[in-house]
Amino acid sequence: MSCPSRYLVPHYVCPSRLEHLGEAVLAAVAFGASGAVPGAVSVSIPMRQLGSPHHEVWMARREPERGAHGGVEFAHDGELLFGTFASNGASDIEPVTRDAYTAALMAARATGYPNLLRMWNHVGSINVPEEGLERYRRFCAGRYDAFAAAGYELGSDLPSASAVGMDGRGLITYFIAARAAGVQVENPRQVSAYRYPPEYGPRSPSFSRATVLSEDANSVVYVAGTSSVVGHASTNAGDLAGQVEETIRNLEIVVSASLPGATLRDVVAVKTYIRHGRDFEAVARILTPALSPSCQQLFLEADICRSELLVEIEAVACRAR
Ligand code: 3EB
Repeated sequence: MSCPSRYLVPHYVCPSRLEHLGEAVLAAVAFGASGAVPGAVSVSIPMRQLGSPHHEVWMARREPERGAHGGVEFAHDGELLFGTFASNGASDIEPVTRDAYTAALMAARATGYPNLLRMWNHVGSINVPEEGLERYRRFCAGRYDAFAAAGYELGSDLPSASAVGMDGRGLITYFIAARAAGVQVENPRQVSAYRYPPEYGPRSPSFSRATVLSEDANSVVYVAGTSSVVGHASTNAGDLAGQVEETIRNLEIVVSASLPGATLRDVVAVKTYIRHGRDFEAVARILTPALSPSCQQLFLEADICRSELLVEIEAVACRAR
């Protein structure tokens, strides 16, 4: 299934094609490599890619305008804003996250793209404790406080997100925001993350399961990082195939709840985070046949925010309205 809008979806581009895109680029994300595109915002994340290497590229509908605001670097094209911030990990993850999110929310409002759609979070050493609490949980606390201070209800007004590990102790976040408001969607077989009970940390994770953006003729859904979670509990502990299958069920339910009539065949881009690189082939063998042959895929080795989770999968799907 091809997507009617080239500008609202990520393009997973092989390194040799990066210099020959032939049109304006909003931003390029490189994983474990450098991948700067002249004129575009560039993000480089220290992590290992599995399978054939790709950069994540966001196209611009015209020559983008660029700027910076409180440590957030951004580019926008009249409809979409791409922003990013990075910390090298010199101080605590909680205040670093709070300050970075505050700057991101302010930058999005100040530039006229107040509707955050989707955030990608890479937290260095995500499962390691710091000051008596796992760094992921401290990241959640900082994120929660920033959304609260910015006046969010911390419910169905939150963007969808992914949160995984990377090398080192820094934080790299990138996000997209729009002039138009998105519509948040939850997964009926999962407790909303923003209502997770305190056993997963003092502050619930501030994200929605999906955000839908509609244009004139079509809709795009940004599905959050999705795992083998039912209710609020992890399932299939120690069972890789079981976790992949449960995750695919969750993705399918969120896609069809987001876009009427949509199925996994309408998914145009899938990014899979795998805790142990050795599991790459086993995961791909189950996942790839569930997707359309034209679906773009990118695989990364990354720690997932709950230590029993072996895989987290995110998706973008499109559908004519
Ligand atoms: C889960 O369902 C798995 O904290 O931003 C997935 C996507 C997960 C995003 C986040 C966490 C986040 O709870 C973990």
